[in-house]
Amino acid sequence: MDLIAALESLAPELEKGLARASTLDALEELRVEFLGRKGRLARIMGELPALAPAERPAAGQAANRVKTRCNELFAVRKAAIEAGREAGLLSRFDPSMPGRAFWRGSLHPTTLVMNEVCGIFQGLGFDIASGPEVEIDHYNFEALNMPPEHPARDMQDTLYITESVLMRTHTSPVQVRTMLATRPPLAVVAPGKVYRRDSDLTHTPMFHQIEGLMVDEGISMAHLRGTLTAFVRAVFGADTRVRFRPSFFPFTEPSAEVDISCCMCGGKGHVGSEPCRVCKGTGWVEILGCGMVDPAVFEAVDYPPEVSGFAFGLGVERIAMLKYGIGDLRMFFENDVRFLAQFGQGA
Ligand code: 2U9
Repeated sequence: MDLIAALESLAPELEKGLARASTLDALEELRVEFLGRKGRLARIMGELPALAPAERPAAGQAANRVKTRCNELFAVRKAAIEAGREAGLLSRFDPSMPGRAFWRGSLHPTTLVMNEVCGIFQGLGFDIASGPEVEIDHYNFEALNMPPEHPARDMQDTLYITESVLMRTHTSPVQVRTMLATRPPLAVVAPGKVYRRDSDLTHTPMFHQIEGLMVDEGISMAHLRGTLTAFVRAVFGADTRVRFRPSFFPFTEPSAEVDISCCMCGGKGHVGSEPCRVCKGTGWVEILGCGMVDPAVFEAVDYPPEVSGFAFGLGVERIAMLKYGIGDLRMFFENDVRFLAQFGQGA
């Protein structure tokens, strides 16, 4: 076929191809086929040297015309495909649809209980105190009437970093530091993480405690009893009954454990005909330990013998389990959002 006729046939053939091309990818394939370096136009032009010199200018002009025409055809088709895409998108856009809701986070039950308990004690006049989680033996044990060889210092129970540096096993060293920094009277609560070498169904190596301390001249068991009864009723309801059972702690004397009437069965010991699973049928559940600060502790921080004080300590996860009816301690540490979302507004 004559070279000019071959050139002139390119644009109509491209037009047919473009009519079938409905995507930008298909368009690019056609561009390579017709105008690419090894495409149809390039192949025809490869024949140019075979023409008589006199025929070459006309063939060159024809090639330029065809190339310009093909580029126009591509541009028109491309614009049409892009416009179609937009129209498609617009036809799927429904402005009356509700927006996508944001997932609203919720506070962890441990945080909720920490905030609630601290808020109650702040309302009773206590300040919030904090201190390091990595402690020295002296503040964690020695100053709290637990001298060397005391069984609570056992490697079995405590996470030691060096011989005299350890992960605090309770928040009590915070109160020791507070007493060393301030003179009486004082009333503080110390919330925070504590660490023990313990891990089973009902114990985790880290858990949260809140401890409280009130020191002044004339502080007695009556202040302890009144404060803790007010606290318990604020958390579990005004009808909650409270009892103090004698106990022992190295840092308090006398010491007691506080039980409340079971918040699951209302103190009856059974739910319907079944024994209550929370209080094991007793009607009472233990919620905290407390006592009058042992004089040996005041001596360790150089407080005068005229002062007296009460102290208490509670496990935050334990209070949260009782308050929210959570049966498994592991829930607090797995961070499953289906569990966590129940303690806030959620999505
Ligand atoms: C100072 C003096 C005394 C803090 C106290 C308890 C009793 C107690 C436990 C409850 C459950 C710890 O989380 S738990 O395992 N705590 O029973 N804690 S009296 O007494 C102190 C603290 C600091 C200076």
